[in-house]
Amino acid sequence: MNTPCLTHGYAEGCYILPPLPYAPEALEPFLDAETLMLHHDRHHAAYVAGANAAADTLRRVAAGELDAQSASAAAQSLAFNLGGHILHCLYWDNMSPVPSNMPMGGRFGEAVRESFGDADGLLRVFRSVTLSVQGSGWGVLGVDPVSRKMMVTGICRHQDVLVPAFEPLLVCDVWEHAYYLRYRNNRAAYLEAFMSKINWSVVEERFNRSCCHV
Ligand code: MN3
Repeated sequence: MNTPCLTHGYAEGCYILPPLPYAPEALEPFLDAETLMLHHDRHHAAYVAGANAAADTLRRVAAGELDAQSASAAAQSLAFNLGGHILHCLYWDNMSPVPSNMPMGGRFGEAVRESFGDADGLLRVFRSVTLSVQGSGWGVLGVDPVSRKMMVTGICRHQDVLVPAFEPLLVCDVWEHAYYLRYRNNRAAYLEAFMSKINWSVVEERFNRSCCHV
């Protein structure tokens, strides 16, 4: 199964923080540079560090250097931190200072119509699910590998309420750190602005690499 290309988040045996694909001020006024820099340089960086630490603990358990009991906490930490690393890599790349329109031709357009009726139907479901994620989490448009249909789901934190093997195409971070400086508690206003900055070319590219492309 193909998954979105995430190899820019790993190098020489370690998870790494890839640079933002645009300047920190490039998404103004939707997202201010301060929010973007804190989010990328502090929050995302912390998940990268946490994923490396957890992976290292698991390696040391495997090598017999640490007690096997260390593995349980490390595995949970890996799920949280690696989940965060993956989701943030997807998030930066699926936004753009120069947004594109949702492509309604080809296989992508067919899949949208099959699952949601039309573009508005997709956005309606995405908005509703993302707004209703409880606490810190993510709205996700993806592909269910069983039915090979597009679906929208929500993730709590980075790894809870997760459909196994679900292939993400578009993710929206609704942790408060993603929007609180500019939007305060108004998740809905942030989400509307996010939907105007989606890089649909990237979303379609991910779809073309997913299990739907057979
Ligand atoms: Mn975040």
